[in-house]
Amino acid sequence: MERSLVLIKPDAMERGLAGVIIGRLQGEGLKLVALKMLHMDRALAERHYAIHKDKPFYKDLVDYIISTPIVAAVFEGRGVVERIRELMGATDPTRAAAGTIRKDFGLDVQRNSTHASDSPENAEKEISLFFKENEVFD
Ligand code: IDP
Ligand code: MG
Repeated sequence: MERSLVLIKPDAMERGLAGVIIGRLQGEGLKLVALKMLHMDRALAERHYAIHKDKPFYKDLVDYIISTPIVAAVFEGRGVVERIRELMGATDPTRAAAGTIRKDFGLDVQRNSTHASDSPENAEKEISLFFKENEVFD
């Protein structure tokens, strides 16, 4: 079954929004199958964002994502990757559609409150960085 990794990023953690955002996804009928709070170390952040290592914003992004503990979650269901991307909205909150999580909570293009996997293949790779298989309940 298709799965997606969601991270509640430091800007949302600092404003106490983890429960609100996870609740929104659950309220859309999405099935939560894994959940934990952790403080990513630099090595994990660099692996998670390896695809962006040549981008000008990479170092700042890694520094940001390790700046506070975060919440990591896995949702499961048919089409869940695309559905969560829709619910989150565009990367830049100022460009995100009305009613999306990033529009409602994001502060700027870096501090945009959430991460969500962009394909089922990347989701599986990302999930394996954060969860052991026996920590995912489906
Ligand atoms: P996504 O999170 O919507 O998939 P990506 O392009 O994969 O967006 O970028 C990963 C993360 O890097 C974004 O969520 C955001 O936090 C940060 N980011 C992306 N583009 C920029 C930028 O132009 N400036 C600063 N940070 C950026
Ligand atoms: Mg991405």
